[in-house]
Amino acid sequence: MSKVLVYEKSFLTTGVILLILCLGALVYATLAMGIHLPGRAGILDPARLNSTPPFDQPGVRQTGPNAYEVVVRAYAFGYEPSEIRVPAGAEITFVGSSRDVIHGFNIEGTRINMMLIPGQVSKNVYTFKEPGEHLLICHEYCGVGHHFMHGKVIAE
Ligand SMILES: [Cu+2]
Repeated sequence: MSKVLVYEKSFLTTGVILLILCLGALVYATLAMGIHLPGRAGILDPARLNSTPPFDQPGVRQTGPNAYEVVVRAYAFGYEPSEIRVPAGAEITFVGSSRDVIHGFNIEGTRINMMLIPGQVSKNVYTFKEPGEHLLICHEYCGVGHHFMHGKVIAE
Protein backbone atom coordinates (compact mmCIF):
# COMPACT_ATOMS: atom_id res chain seq x y z
CA MET A 1 0.00 0.00 0.00
CA SER A 2 1.30 3.46 -0.89
CA LYS A 3 1.91 6.09 1.76
CA VAL A 4 -0.85 8.31 0.31
CA LEU A 5 -3.41 5.54 0.74
CA VAL A 6 -2.35 4.99 4.36
CA TYR A 7 -2.81 8.72 5.11
CA GLU A 8 -6.17 8.80 3.35
CA LYS A 9 -7.36 5.81 5.32
CA SER A 10 -6.27 7.30 8.65
CA PHE A 11 -7.93 10.66 7.85
CA LEU A 12 -11.18 8.88 6.97
CA THR A 13 -11.03 6.77 10.13
CA THR A 14 -10.37 9.86 12.29
CA GLY A 15 -13.30 11.65 10.64
CA VAL A 16 -15.70 8.78 11.27
CA ILE A 17 -14.55 8.42 14.91
CA LEU A 18 -15.03 12.18 15.50
CA LEU A 19 -18.52 12.06 13.97
CA ILE A 20 -19.49 9.17 16.24
CA LEU A 21 -18.05 10.95 19.32
CA CYS A 22 -19.93 14.17 18.53
CA LEU A 23 -23.19 12.31 17.92
CA GLY A 24 -22.66 10.43 21.19
CA ALA A 25 -22.08 13.71 23.08
CA LEU A 26 -25.27 15.14 21.57
CA VAL A 27 -27.35 12.08 22.53
CA TYR A 28 -25.80 12.01 26.02
CA ALA A 29 -26.52 15.73 26.61
CA THR A 30 -30.12 15.34 25.44
CA LEU A 31 -31.08 12.06 27.12
CA ALA A 32 -28.80 11.75 30.17
CA MET A 33 -28.27 15.42 31.12
CA GLY A 34 -31.64 16.76 29.97
CA ILE A 35 -30.18 19.70 28.05
CA HIS A 36 -32.60 21.09 25.48
CA LEU A 37 -32.99 24.24 23.47
CA PRO A 38 -35.45 26.53 25.20
CA GLY A 39 -38.83 25.90 23.67
CA ARG A 40 -41.86 28.13 23.38
CA ALA A 41 -43.63 28.05 26.74
CA GLY A 42 -46.73 29.73 25.32
CA ILE A 43 -48.04 32.38 23.00
CA LEU A 44 -50.03 35.53 23.67
CA ASP A 45 -51.10 38.83 22.14
CA PRO A 46 -48.22 41.27 22.82
CA ALA A 47 -50.62 44.25 22.68
CA ARG A 48 -52.52 42.77 25.62
CA LEU A 49 -49.48 41.58 27.58
CA ASN A 50 -50.27 43.80 30.59
CA SER A 51 -53.71 42.21 31.01
CA THR A 52 -52.80 38.60 30.15
CA PRO A 53 -52.11 36.30 33.13
CA PRO A 54 -49.57 35.84 34.58
CA PHE A 55 -48.15 39.04 33.07
CA ASP A 56 -50.96 41.17 34.55
CA GLN A 57 -49.15 40.78 37.89
CA PRO A 58 -45.38 40.89 37.33
CA GLY A 59 -43.25 40.01 40.33
CA VAL A 60 -42.22 37.13 42.57
CA ARG A 61 -44.68 34.62 43.97
CA GLN A 62 -44.32 31.39 45.87
CA THR A 63 -45.60 28.34 43.98
CA GLY A 64 -44.48 25.54 46.34
CA PRO A 65 -42.63 24.78 49.56
CA ASN A 66 -39.29 25.80 48.02
CA ALA A 67 -40.37 27.02 44.60
CA TYR A 68 -40.97 30.51 43.30
CA GLU A 69 -42.10 32.02 40.04
CA VAL A 70 -40.77 35.33 38.76
CA VAL A 71 -42.94 36.99 36.13
CA VAL A 72 -41.12 39.68 34.13
CA ARG A 73 -42.41 42.07 31.48
CA ALA A 74 -39.80 43.62 29.22
CA TYR A 75 -40.29 46.90 27.37
CA ALA A 76 -38.12 49.48 25.70
CA PHE A 77 -36.09 50.12 27.82
CA GLY A 78 -36.55 48.26 31.07
CA TYR A 79 -37.96 45.36 33.02
CA GLU A 80 -40.99 45.14 35.28
CA PRO A 81 -40.04 44.50 38.03
CA SER A 82 -36.53 45.95 37.68
CA GLU A 83 -35.43 44.65 41.06
CA ILE A 84 -36.12 40.97 41.74
CA ARG A 85 -35.59 39.49 45.21
CA VAL A 86 -35.57 35.71 45.48
CA PRO A 87 -34.49 33.31 48.22
CA ALA A 88 -31.17 31.54 47.66
CA GLY A 89 -31.49 27.75 47.49
CA ALA A 90 -35.04 27.79 46.13
CA GLU A 91 -36.09 26.68 42.66
CA ILE A 92 -36.86 29.84 40.70
CA THR A 93 -38.87 29.73 37.47
CA PHE A 94 -38.35 32.85 35.39
CA VAL A 95 -41.25 33.58 33.05
CA GLY A 96 -40.89 36.50 30.69
CA SER A 97 -42.25 38.19 27.61
CA SER A 98 -41.98 41.50 25.80
CA ARG A 99 -44.69 43.94 24.83
CA ASP A 100 -42.81 45.70 22.03
CA VAL A 101 -39.58 44.42 20.48
CA ILE A 102 -37.21 41.53 21.14
CA HIS A 103 -35.28 41.96 24.37
CA GLY A 104 -32.67 39.87 26.13
CA PHE A 105 -32.82 38.55 29.67
CA ASN A 106 -29.36 37.67 30.89
CA ILE A 107 -28.57 37.28 34.58
CA GLU A 108 -24.84 37.80 35.01
CA GLY A 109 -22.98 34.92 36.65
CA THR A 110 -25.76 32.39 35.94
CA ARG A 111 -26.83 30.31 32.96
CA ILE A 112 -30.10 32.28 32.67
CA ASN A 113 -29.97 33.70 29.18
CA MET A 114 -33.27 34.08 27.34
CA MET A 115 -34.76 36.09 24.54
CA LEU A 116 -38.00 37.83 25.41
CA ILE A 117 -39.98 37.86 22.18
CA PRO A 118 -43.25 39.75 21.69
CA GLY A 119 -46.08 37.22 21.52
CA GLN A 120 -44.08 34.41 23.08
CA VAL A 121 -43.53 33.26 26.63
CA SER A 122 -39.98 32.36 27.65
CA LYS A 123 -39.31 30.19 30.66
CA ASN A 124 -36.18 29.05 32.48
CA VAL A 125 -35.55 27.45 35.87
CA TYR A 126 -32.60 28.25 38.11
CA THR A 127 -31.49 27.86 41.71
CA PHE A 128 -29.16 30.45 43.23
CA LYS A 129 -26.84 28.41 45.45
CA GLU A 130 -25.35 31.43 47.22
CA PRO A 131 -26.88 34.73 48.28
CA GLY A 132 -25.69 37.62 46.15
CA GLU A 133 -26.56 40.42 43.80
CA HIS A 134 -26.60 39.82 40.05
CA LEU A 135 -26.91 42.29 37.23
CA LEU A 136 -29.77 41.66 34.82
CA ILE A 137 -29.00 42.92 31.35
CA CYS A 138 -30.59 43.09 27.93
CA HIS A 139 -28.29 41.44 25.41
CA GLU A 140 -30.45 41.87 22.31
CA TYR A 141 -30.08 45.28 20.67
CA CYS A 142 -33.54 46.82 21.12
CA GLY A 143 -33.14 50.50 20.28
CA VAL A 144 -31.47 53.76 21.33
CA GLY A 145 -31.88 53.07 25.05
CA HIS A 146 -30.63 49.50 24.87
CA HIS A 147 -27.45 50.17 26.83
CA PHE A 148 -29.53 51.62 29.71
CA MET A 149 -31.73 48.54 29.91
CA HIS A 150 -30.86 46.67 33.08
CA GLY A 151 -32.20 45.35 36.35
CA LYS A 152 -31.06 43.53 39.43
CA VAL A 153 -31.61 40.05 40.79
CA ILE A 154 -30.88 39.65 44.48
CA ALA A 155 -30.67 36.20 45.99
CA GLU A 156 -31.01 36.45 49.77
CU1 LIG B 1 -31.82 45.80 24.61
